[in-house]
Formats: sequence, C-alpha cells, structure tokens
Amino acid sequence: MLSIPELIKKKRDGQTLNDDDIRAFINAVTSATIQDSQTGAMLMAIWQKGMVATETQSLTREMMLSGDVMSWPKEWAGIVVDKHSTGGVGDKVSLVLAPALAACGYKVPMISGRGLAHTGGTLDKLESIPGFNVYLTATQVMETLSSVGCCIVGQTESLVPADRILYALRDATSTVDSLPLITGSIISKKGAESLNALVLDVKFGHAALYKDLASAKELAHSLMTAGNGLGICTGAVLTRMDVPIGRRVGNSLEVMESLEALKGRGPPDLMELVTTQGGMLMMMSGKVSSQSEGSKLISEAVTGGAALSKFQAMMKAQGVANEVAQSLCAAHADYHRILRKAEHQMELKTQTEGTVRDINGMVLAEVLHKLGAGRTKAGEPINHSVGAELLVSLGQNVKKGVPWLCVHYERPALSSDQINQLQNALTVGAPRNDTHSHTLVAELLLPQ
Ligand code: IUR
Repeated sequence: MLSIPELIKKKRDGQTLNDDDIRAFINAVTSATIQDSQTGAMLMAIWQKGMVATETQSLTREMMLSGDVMSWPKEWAGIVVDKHSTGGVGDKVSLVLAPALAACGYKVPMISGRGLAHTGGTLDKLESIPGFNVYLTATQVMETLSSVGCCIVGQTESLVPADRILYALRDATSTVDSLPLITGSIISKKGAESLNALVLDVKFGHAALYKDLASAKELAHSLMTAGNGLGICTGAVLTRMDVPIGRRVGNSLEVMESLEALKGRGPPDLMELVTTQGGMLMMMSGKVSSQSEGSKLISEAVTGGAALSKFQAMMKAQGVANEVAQSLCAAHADYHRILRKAEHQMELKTQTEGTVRDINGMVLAEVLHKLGAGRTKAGEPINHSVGAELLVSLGQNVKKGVPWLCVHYERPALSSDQINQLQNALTVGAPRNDTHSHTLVAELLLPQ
C-alpha cells in the first residue's frame, strides 16, 4: 500500500488513483491519521489534475462509507426518493416537493444544508418556524418517515464524516470548485440516504454556481454518473437561475411563500420546478410511465391540500407546537403572528416605464446577505426576518414610480450604495407587445 506522500505524488503527477488508493486516503481523513497539510495537498492535486469517472466513483463510494449508511424496511423498496439543488436565490422547492412526494406515497429522508455565500439553505428557512428541530436522531427519522413520509433534517456527526472534514479544508485551500470534489460531496450524502431515485436541479445563470449551460451540464453528467454508479436511479433537470424563484427571498418570507404554494396559491415558476422534479422522480421510480403524468399527480397533491397536510404533520413531528403548525396551515393564516416580521419595510420604485426585462437575483441576494439574511462563515447567526418581496414579474409592463421591491430589514438601515445596487438589479426596457419568454427548464437528463 502506498504511503500518503506517495498517494499525493501519484495524483500530482497525473496518474489515476485506484480503488485501494482512494480508500486509503479517505480512511486516513476519517480516522484523522493524515495531517491537514497532506489532505490540503491532495485536494489541490485533485483540483489541478481532475479525476476520471472511475476515480470519482470510488471517491464518492468511500466518502459515503466513511460513516453510517441508512437502511430502510423492505416494504419501502423503490419508494425512497430525494432531490438536490445546486443552489438558487429564492429556491424553496424542497419545502413544497418533499410533502407533495409524501402525499403521493413516497418516503423522503431529505438531508439539507445551511445557506452559505449568496444561496439560502433549506434548514435556515425551516428554522424560522418557532420550534422546528432539524436535528433528528436516526430513530426519529425512521419514525417520521413511517408516520408522515417526509422529514427535512441536517447532516448528523455520523453521516459522511469525511465530507465534513474535506469540505472545511476545501474552503481553506480554494479547492471548492472541483468537479470530482463537488460530485463526491453531494452524491456521497445522497448515497448515505440509501435512495432509490434522485433528481438533481442543476442551475445555470448569473445567480448560479455555474454561469453557462455547458458547464452546468458537465456537472449534471458527473453527478448523474456517480449517483447511478451507487445504484440510485439519478436524473437531472437543468434550470435557469437569473431571476429569483417565486416572489419572496429571505428565510421566513420564503416559508410564507411555500405555505401559500401548499395552499394552491404558488407562483408559476416555483410550481413548474416542483412539478417537473416530482414528475421525474415518479417516472424514474416506475410509478408512472411519463414525467407529465407524474407532474400532474404532484400538482394534484398540492392543489388538493394533501401536501399541506403532510407539511403540517412534518412540522409537528419535528418539534413545532400543534397550535403553531395549525395556524400556519390555516387557509387565511396571519403568518406574522408566528413568523417574526422585520422591524422595517422599504419600497423601491421603478425609475422608468417599460417592460420588466431582468431582476438580477445575484445582486438581490448579495444585498440581503449583507443585511443579515445570510452568513459568510459556517456557524454565524442569521436574521430570519430579513428579506425582500418582488412586487413585479418578468415581462410585466410598469409605469414610472410604481413600487417594484419591498425590502424587509432591521437596523442598521440600507446604505445609499445598497439602495443603488438594488435599483440597478431591475432592468426595465422598451415596452413590447409580445409576452416575454423566459423558459425556466432548459433540459431534462434521464438515466440511460
Ligand atoms: N453542496 C455540497 O454538499 N457539497 C459541495 O461541494 C457543494 C455544495 I459546491
């Protein structure tokens, strides 16, 4: 067996690591028998030389096996599913899709992350609901899946420990943006959920990790190959991420919009993402013969109220008081009775008349982040009530001086620079009679 310096040299010199090499590296990481400097050097060698598909496969498997791998009752064979998004602004798809899938008879052991940089995290959003506990034990996960069908939880200490160690060192060594390292990190965690089917929402655009369709597609293929290699039927949807999803951005505002969606009043772009991904999972798991048939069932689970009931039951199973869960799910809920409203609201007005051509999600996210909606370092506190509501939609004709954005903020107030940045996020162009076309879903990739 090669020593750690020999393994680093092998990768550094551009040779292909075999299964034993990768197992030795990951075992050393997990057991802390490797120095951080050595791990950092290996990460940089991987960043520079890349990995062939067999290496990425092996890395993903060994990372998955570095901790507990969940196991499910035999009766659940074929129905354990999940989704993953590479991160968007206003992306609240999980909050609607997980309960919709549960309503369609699936088991969804969703392990989500926290927000970092400009993208929000599902766990942070859920924690804006008083009492919501994202840390369930393995037994509690099993109980919640048995009784409700879905849960949304954080990664525990014992699940893919190698990823936690590697992720921190990737951050410290500028090796986050490596295709094999991203693939290993994302898919090892999905592998540990012992899924039957997985759908990936791989985003591209100016508010996404990957800016263009071609590079997003490359990531999608890498993730799909690794997922399918672990025996998970894995498909992907490539979606545009320029304009925020839905009309609300910020943790508690997004919970409100998700609840509205679960009451059948969701914005069309959010619902398109939910039904597309749900439809793909239903087809991939063999329950329906086409994606559109699956999408229709997901849509019915939402409009008929079954998904809302699942969300309510999930909240209760994850620590939310019965009265709170019930109030939030009431047909005409007074959300701010339960979800704290920011102390201040400010409306920004359009500066010209015309057609809304762009609302830059990245700029919006960056300003909200600075106002306290996001964090720069893991573990930092965030302010759940900071966020923004879009008051106009893409393609809408607007007059000069009408409110287009309502910012929810707390002290200190927005600087004039921040107000300018937000004003520049809106592009209003010459009025056109044709309806603005903005196709969200660029392409579906199905497993072979
Ligand atoms: N999310 C993950 O779980 N891992 C990664 O490496 C990235 C996002 I980038």
